[in-house]
Amino acid sequence: MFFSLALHYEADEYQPMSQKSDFDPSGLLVKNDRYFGLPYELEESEIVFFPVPWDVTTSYRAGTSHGPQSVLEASYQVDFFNPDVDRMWETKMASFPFPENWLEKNRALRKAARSYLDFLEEGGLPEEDPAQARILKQVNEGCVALHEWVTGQCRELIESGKTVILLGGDHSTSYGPIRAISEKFSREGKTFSVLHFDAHADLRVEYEGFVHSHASIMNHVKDFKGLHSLVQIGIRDCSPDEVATIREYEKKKSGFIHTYFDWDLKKKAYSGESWDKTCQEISAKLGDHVYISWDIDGLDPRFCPSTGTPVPGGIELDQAFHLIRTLVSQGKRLIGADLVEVAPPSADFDGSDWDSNVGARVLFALATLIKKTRT
Ligand SMILES: [Mn+2]
Repeated sequence: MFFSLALHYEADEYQPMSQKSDFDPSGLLVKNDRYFGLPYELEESEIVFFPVPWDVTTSYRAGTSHGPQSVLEASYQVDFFNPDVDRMWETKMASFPFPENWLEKNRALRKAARSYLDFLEEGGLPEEDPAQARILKQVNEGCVALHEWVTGQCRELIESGKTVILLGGDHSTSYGPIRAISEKFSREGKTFSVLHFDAHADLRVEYEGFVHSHASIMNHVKDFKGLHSLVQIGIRDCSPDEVATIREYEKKKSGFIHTYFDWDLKKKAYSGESWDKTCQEISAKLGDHVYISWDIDGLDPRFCPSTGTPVPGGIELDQAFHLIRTLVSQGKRLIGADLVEVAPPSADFDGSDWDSNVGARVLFALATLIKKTRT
């Protein structure tokens, strides 16, 4: 059973949190394996943090499969006061159980994918080597299985009225939540937009033979049913083919792509346009229902030095927050989000770090702004 917050507040006998549990929003947080040390159960929650430790196809640097765990560690340090939502800690935000089995599958498949990539880099052709072709098939099937599982879980969570914030993992992990939303919205005859922060356009048809590469997530999304628009922010490292796709989709009436390349945003800023004005323009490209897909590398890399494919340039964290606040103030509804490609500095991660500290704050801000549009 799922109780709305409206009901919660209407009750005269309002129960302060301290009477419900030992949770103290101003005190030291207990490391309880839940994001931000919050006390809420999945069943009662309205917002769900969904960790997906998956980075099978990342090409440059591994580690984003440790993102969910490292952000969890960092999340215990985040303080709860938030200017956007009063008493945000009372919002029932729960953590989906950590999928240990998928982390194990990730480890095995990543090893296979790595050996296949080494083969490619040495000039090998999979069509001439059945063993390598088998490895590629196995990796692709493993990725499909992961995405089917995530989609199914998201479908159930969304159907029960919860808003999902997925925590990757590489960018391919955004597939499940966006597909589940696409299914729901197209079934109801409604449309949604995707606001996409990234240094990369992620519009490759496939990458290195991987059908579900982190570099092709938006190629899948652009064809999802019910998509009103895909609006990309901060893109600054993309292939000529990807730009050709953008140009082709720019003029469509629905399911269109609008890309704010980093150089265009910088040009506006350097010629004196306020970020607020730019945000109004971006907002106009989005429909009433907005999903946020946030690759941490869309930000200036000083916020994410350990991410898999850092690129100089990018936007400030506060610019991203201001943009989302602009959408919210214009009455757009945030229907879900993901934060991907957060990685600790080493693959042997065993503690918190700067990237994850930033990630935890992004996660809390996303939850807060989502909450603001739920009530
Ligand atoms: Mn990226």
